[in-house]
Amino acid sequence: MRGDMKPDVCVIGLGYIGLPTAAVIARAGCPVHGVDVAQGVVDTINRGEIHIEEVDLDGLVQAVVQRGLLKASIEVASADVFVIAVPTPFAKDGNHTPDTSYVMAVARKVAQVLKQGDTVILESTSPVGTTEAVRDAIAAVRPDLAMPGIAEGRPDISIAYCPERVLPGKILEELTHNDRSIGGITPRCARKALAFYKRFVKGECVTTDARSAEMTKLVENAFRDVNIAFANELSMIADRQGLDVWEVIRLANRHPRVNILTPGPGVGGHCIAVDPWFIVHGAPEEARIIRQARETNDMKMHHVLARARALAEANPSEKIACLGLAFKANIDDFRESPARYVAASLAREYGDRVCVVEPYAGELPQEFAGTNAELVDIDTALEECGVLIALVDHDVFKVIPAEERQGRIIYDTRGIWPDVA
Ligand code: SAJ
Repeated sequence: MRGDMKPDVCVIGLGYIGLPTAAVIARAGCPVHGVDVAQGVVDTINRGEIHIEEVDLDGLVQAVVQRGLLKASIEVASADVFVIAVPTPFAKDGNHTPDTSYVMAVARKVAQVLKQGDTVILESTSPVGTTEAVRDAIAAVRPDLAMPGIAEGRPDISIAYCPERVLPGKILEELTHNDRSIGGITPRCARKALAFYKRFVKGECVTTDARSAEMTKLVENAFRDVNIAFANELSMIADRQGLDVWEVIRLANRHPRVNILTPGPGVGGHCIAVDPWFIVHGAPEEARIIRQARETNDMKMHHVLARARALAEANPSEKIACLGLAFKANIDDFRESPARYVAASLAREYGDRVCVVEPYAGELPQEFAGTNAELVDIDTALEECGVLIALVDHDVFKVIPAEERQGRIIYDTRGIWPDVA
């Protein structure tokens, strides 16, 4: 393939990152073959529809599928550039060990169709050393190809690590405008990957080595986790000392070099609550603050549940409204959500005394089954419930005026109502 020609691209893993990435690459005019293990996902995309919620993604996928630029299947196909965006969950050993087996399985599949001049890019959040392991997995299947960082002279293929850093709810915008770190197994690999990203990224693309890029991604999320843990720890200290944490943070943040984040019911989602453990796993002796931050943020969830329970016990004749299930504001993603954990725990204990308000849910998730808790709208909750527990900072909750909350016992875990201490 000459440098000025649009490469054929194979994107493997069509989830929250892979599908928007595939669509954005296709929008730039590159033919994209998307791959997913789920036949239902493949069929949905080939109809021009989507299986995840993300702002403006439906229109974009429909457009690129209609133009014939994106098609999906369950098989990896020959291409010039391969983008791997499959999950890297924890292993089931209970020790937060990263499980890179999906990435390695994909590497072996890609190896079978690789040809001279191809580029393989790993985007999945991965422990340090995974890109080199991908290279080794490919080398084992294809001893005929000269591998970067091993072979003398010019290698046959390029391999790089390029993490995404997009925020759910703003994925399409951030995929295009965020800066990217591109880590090559060798500088030449980085240059090849850079040329590819330049086709659809408007942000700056900075090249480095693969291990540094892997660590950079983990560090970004660990940095945020540590900062949120600081805020959550403050909130628990404030509870013990009878202080208003929101007032303390508001005042401290007037210092020109202080910027404390917002306490909440814990940290959810599949990135910030997961990635710091990959650092801890790689350097358990050294990664002490990072480990402690994870534990503090998890502890906050149990602290919130204990306080909510105390309110329920102290007010036995009142119904309890849990406001929100999502892992953060204004999205419909309930995975790894502390709000959902707290609400479901209360539902199991207090049954039909619990009302859940979640404008982004059509029904209560599975773990509420058999609890007699009810999904209600916000007006019903305000009419029926004497205890209000704000678990998610959805805009629709923030705008509830003080008069409508008057007379209720309120636990505001997110600081959405400035008039409540
Ligand atoms: N949270 C707080 N207090 C805060 C900020 C967040 O309690 O002040 C909570 C949220 O409610 C949520 C969790 O933290 O439960 C994570 O939310 P988030 O908005 O901080 O991050 P994510 O998980 O949606 O996306 C993060 C982003 N990483 C950083 O900001 C460093 C995003 O840029 C990454 O691309 C994404 O992880 C990812 O895919 O890794």
